[in-house]
Amino acid sequence: MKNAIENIRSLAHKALEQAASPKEIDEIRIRFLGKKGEITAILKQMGSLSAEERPKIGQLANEVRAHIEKEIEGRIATLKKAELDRRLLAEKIDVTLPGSMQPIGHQHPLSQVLGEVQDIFLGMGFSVAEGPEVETDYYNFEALNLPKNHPARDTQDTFYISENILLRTQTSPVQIRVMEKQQPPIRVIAPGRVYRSDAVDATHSPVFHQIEGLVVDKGVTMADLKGTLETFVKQLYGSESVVRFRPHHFPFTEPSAEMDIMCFECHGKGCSLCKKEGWIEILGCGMVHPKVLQNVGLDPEVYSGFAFGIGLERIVMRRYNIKDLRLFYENDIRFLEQF
Ligand code: 2NL
Repeated sequence: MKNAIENIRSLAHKALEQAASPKEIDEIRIRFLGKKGEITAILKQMGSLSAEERPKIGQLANEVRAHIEKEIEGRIATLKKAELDRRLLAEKIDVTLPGSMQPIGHQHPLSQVLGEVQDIFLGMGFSVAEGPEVETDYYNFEALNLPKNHPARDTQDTFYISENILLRTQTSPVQIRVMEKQQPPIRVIAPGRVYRSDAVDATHSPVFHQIEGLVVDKGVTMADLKGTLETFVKQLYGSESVVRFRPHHFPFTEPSAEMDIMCFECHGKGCSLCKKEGWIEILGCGMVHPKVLQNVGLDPEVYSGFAFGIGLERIVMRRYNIKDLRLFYENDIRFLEQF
């Protein structure tokens, strides 16, 4: 019987050595120590032993039981540790690895340059005015000295919504509204979307952006216009910029002019950038027509003013040498991410 007990000890030891999971260990516990297990079976046979042998065998059986229990505990601890080590290895993270950058958006090139233009005029004491994109014939044309049947109306390819309602073709109506509400001195710029019924190509779009400006006060002259616009160009394009004013005609200004900047590629000699002109047109401008002042209730004998209009797309195209205006509206990320 003693041999049988020792045999159980060594069988249990071997079995535990090979056990690879808590489930297998539990099966071993049941097999050796359970109610129907091998130790219990031995103890049940104790009755056949002599009174002398019984305590010795009983003691040995208890000892082996305790030994197996201890070995089971040890084996469980070993398995737990191995599992923990495996997990720590598998779940290891290298906190020194560089993170993956999340792409962040930025302002559209039109908005960036508009921001620069606004900052320049804010710095000269202008404020920014906004107004409706759906306008009346009066604010878009009539008030600006473009009565019905005026030939210049045709050149504007207007989108009409009804006989008297239209999409504004310029942001001038914003300034008419400012002059109606506010007494001089007035210094505003009016940036915004404008609409013309043009076919789309590399230089035309039915929707584009204009920045108009208006100054009205007593004693405003053409010299103020030239100084203000030259200061603007030198801040936008650099202090070496050279400008010139050419006579022009707009119905809402008198006299009217267009301002050119000397080509920064060829310095006036003529090259492909300026189409052999030596000069690049930047904006249209002029002294506010007396009739426009009258239309908003200002006496042209007391007040005078100047106004100008800049095409935003054109100056952004020039700045970045963009050849096709459609790129601004297609929102192709490969184009936009370059700015
Ligand atoms: C251009 C240049 C211009 C104006 C816009 C204006 C506004 C008022 C009164 C007088 Cl309220 N003028 N705006 C003046 C000159 C030029 O735009 O190329 N336009 C098509």
